[in-house]
Amino acid sequence: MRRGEKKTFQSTPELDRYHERIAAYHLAPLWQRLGSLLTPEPRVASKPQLWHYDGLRELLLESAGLISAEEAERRVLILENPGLPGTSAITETLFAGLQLVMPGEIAPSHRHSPAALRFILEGEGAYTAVNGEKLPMHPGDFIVTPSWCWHDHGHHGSGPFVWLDVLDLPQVRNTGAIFFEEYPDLRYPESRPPEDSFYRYGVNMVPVEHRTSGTKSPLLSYPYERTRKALENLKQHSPIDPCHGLRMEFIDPTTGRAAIPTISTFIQLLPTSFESDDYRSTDGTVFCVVEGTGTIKFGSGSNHIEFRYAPRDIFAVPCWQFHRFAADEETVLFSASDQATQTQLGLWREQRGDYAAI
Ligand code: 1HN
Repeated sequence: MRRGEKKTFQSTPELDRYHERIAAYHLAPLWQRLGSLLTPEPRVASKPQLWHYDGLRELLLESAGLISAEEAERRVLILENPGLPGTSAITETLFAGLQLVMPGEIAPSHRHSPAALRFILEGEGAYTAVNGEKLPMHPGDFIVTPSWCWHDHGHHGSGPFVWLDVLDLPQVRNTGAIFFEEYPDLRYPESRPPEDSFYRYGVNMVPVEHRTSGTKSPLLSYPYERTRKALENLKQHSPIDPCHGLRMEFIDPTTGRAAIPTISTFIQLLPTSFESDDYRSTDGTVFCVVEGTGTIKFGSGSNHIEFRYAPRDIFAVPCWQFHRFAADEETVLFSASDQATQTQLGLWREQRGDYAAI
């Protein structure tokens, strides 16, 4: 047998008996397992999937008549990848869900070791408070809740308020290091002025006494108003990347690293009529459409799947899955992935090119 050929073992009664005997000692033969442990390229269980906001919204609003935010702790519909049933995961490493808060409701204060982000989809008048700092929420805003920070949510406005939650929960769960604690009161005391973190860390300065923790971004909110202007400026002056259009990453301004140590977050603009080149990377990604309509296509030939997208739709792009965009209208996409983790571990890879040619 030559190197590189698939190894197959001639089962013999002796070998079968040996396998049975060692199983009693909690031992297993690597020679039977190696082929599925080490594949030439990534093989993941998660599948490409898109959730249309319209249908989702209706189902989410229905839950408000059945359970309160306080009773539920968090009134969230989990976006569970069809390839990962029962895992509460949208990709191998990320949790995603849609959260609803109704006027007057409070989602009680708690903290947990998984880090979270909010990407706001709909409504006016709600806030989230992180370690006693009240952060107003508006559609398109991206807000960070670092690991082990107290957080509660409230809503003083009218009408439903909805956002996308993304957590590194499956990643943290794999390590075992899950911790969760409820605050004794509904709300954690308001102990800082609103937008305190923005004025301390978001204006290209830091207080002189600041010492970076390296793992918790002190900047908590990235309002869409500024994000959108940044994209608009790029549009005037930057070349369009053939795979990403115009794409920027949200960072912790005190370190230059990802806004959440385990989750990379991005905003990107695809110009009207833009058709991207095929692209794949090893990070599993959750996309949320902010503006525009178009198509996301996965694979080719008999494995080809495509979804039409519209504002507030959410879709999952699995690890190492070729995909490309066709934007009918100018499109803005928010995305979150485990690229930050993979890059820190020296694992992250990407491939650009024509799927058909590979
Ligand atoms: C959580 O604490 C929130 O704080 C949202 O809003 C979603 C999903 C799983 C576990 C905890 C929140 C969550 C969550």
